[in-house]
Amino acid sequence: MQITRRSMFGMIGGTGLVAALPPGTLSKTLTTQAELDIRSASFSFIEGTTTEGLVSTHPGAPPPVIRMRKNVPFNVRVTNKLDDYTTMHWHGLRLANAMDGVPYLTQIPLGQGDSYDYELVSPDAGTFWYHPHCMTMDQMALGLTGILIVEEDSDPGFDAELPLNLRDFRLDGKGAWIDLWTARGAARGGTLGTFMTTNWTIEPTYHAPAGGLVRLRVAATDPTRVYKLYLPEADAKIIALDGHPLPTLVDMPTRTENALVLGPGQRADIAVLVPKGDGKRVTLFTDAPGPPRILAHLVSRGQSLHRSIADVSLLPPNPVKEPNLAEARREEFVFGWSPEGDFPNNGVCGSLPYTFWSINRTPWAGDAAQGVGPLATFNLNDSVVLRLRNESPNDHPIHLHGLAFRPIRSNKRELPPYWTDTVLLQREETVDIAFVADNPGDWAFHCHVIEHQKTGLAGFVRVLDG
Ligand SMILES: [Cu+2]
Repeated sequence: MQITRRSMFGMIGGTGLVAALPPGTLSKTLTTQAELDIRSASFSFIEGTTTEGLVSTHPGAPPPVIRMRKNVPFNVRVTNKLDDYTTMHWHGLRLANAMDGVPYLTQIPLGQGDSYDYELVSPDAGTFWYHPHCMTMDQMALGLTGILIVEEDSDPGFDAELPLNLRDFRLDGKGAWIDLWTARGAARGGTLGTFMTTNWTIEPTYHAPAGGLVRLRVAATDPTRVYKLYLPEADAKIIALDGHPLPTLVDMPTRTENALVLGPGQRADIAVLVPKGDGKRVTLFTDAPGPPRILAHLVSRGQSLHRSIADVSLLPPNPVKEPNLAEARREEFVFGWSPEGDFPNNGVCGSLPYTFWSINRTPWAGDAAQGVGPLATFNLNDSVVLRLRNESPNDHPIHLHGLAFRPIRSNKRELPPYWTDTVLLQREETVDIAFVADNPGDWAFHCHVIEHQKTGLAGFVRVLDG
């Protein structure tokens, strides 16, 4: 696959057709609308076999990369063509609450044949993603996770761009599904997939311009896996994390010892200098149980463009308000185990049949629960510090919808200054996060290990309107 300036893995046409571009197709057209029909799909993960029963937005391919521009309204009409309920959530976007896609909290779930017009306007440029928030475990495990790109106002000057959607599938050796989750997994770190893919492909190879600068947009969309990324022998800089530009360029790790850790839901934008000369290879690895695993190869092609890693400059910062720590409202949330019991019925959006997790000692019935109040209520434009205390031996990627926050303190490690929507709490780690509650609405707040979210570790916070 040749990647070229402004190329993308898939695109959405302005006519409402979802079109998978042939590899290497160049598109400079940015549309302002799209239609996503959520439907059953099939795909060949293993040569000679076909996996049926996937969930995607077109029949034989992964969900497309959606591309919009900062501050320009983008309409996505989502139509449910499954015989199960769904909604769509736009992970990391600071958008209007009614567009957030959380069942009952922000909208009624879509039944079979229902459509919903999501009006997306993002004040932030960066790498985001989308996934359902109803029947989440099934539909995400079956494939419905896609990358959403919000373009900067001005061209940041890369020679090519490559979105990398990292996720596993739980298949046997013949491409047939095995149990999508297990009670054992849900009670611990989550149930890992058996097929590790990038853009639904095992160890894909992408051609890249020799001597050029490529922007990797890496999104960890797996329901469970924590990636530990490194690029051996590559000249590369991390330029953004979780959709927000870093204030300084950070060297991309070249070795497993100091790998870049991305938990479920997290993203990284990485500038890579492609080697000069034809056929030279750069390989993205992740550490995993067992030997290191290959996620993707870049192979140089063509006359060298003679770029230098010094040509990489900082991306323009997103307009996130700095919280006033001296006057901040302070709350503490404790994440831990819960006594196992019957899980409360959470309506039509699916739950797992057990409870293992809790916030402030209460197992939450999930997004779709009726009559569960907010974990905390803030006035509009309050500065807030939340102390997030992980009392368990498992990692929890804690995600807050609709707001961007700064992790400001950890009891275990140094935290660099950055903005995010998802912070990965390590075992028994306490992290303070700070933000300005400047977006009114009920915002879901949950673990992004989906089996944890669906077995108690999910709630919401309320930001009052004025
Ligand atoms: Cu968790």
